[in-house]
Amino acid sequence: TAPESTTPPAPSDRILILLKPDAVERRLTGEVLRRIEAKGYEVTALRMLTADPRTLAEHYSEHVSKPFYPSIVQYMTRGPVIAAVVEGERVVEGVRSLMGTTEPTTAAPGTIRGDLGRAWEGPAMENLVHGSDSPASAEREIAIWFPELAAAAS
Ligand code: IDP
Repeated sequence: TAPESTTPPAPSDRILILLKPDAVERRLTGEVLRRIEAKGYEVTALRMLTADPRTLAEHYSEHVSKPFYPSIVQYMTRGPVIAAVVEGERVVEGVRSLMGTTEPTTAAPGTIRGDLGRAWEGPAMENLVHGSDSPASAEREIAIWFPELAAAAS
């Protein structure tokens, strides 16, 4: 019989997530990871660290020139973050969907930001979690936070 498919297996889908300092401070890191794991995704790398401004400038390169960028640095360096690589079928779409939209006030109920995020009070918008917005961003960000897991340059 013919093989079911002649398409080669897709490379493993992966995403870089950050549990931001507010998630650590509010003891919500387990809850956020629980939701991601309960959906069926696998955490394949995990690291707690305090982000340094250089790493953040790479990570947030698209925001560096924006007026609110200094408030992001202030927020993201005020305590440790947890960086993780999460894998699974269409995990970028899936985790972005679990996270909810950027601002917690209007993020849908049922999402991490919608259920757990607080109204925006300080200069930075605190929303508990970061997740790469595309597979290409995921690979770029994994190379920043987990250089040892960077995909081989093609
Ligand atoms: P995302 O995290 O949902 O992908 P982005 O637009 O990439 O959203 O923004 C990156 C992060 O910068 C947000 O998660 C939030 O913490 C912060 N942020 C976004 N917009 C603003 C703003 O207008 N003022 C302050 N902080 C912001």
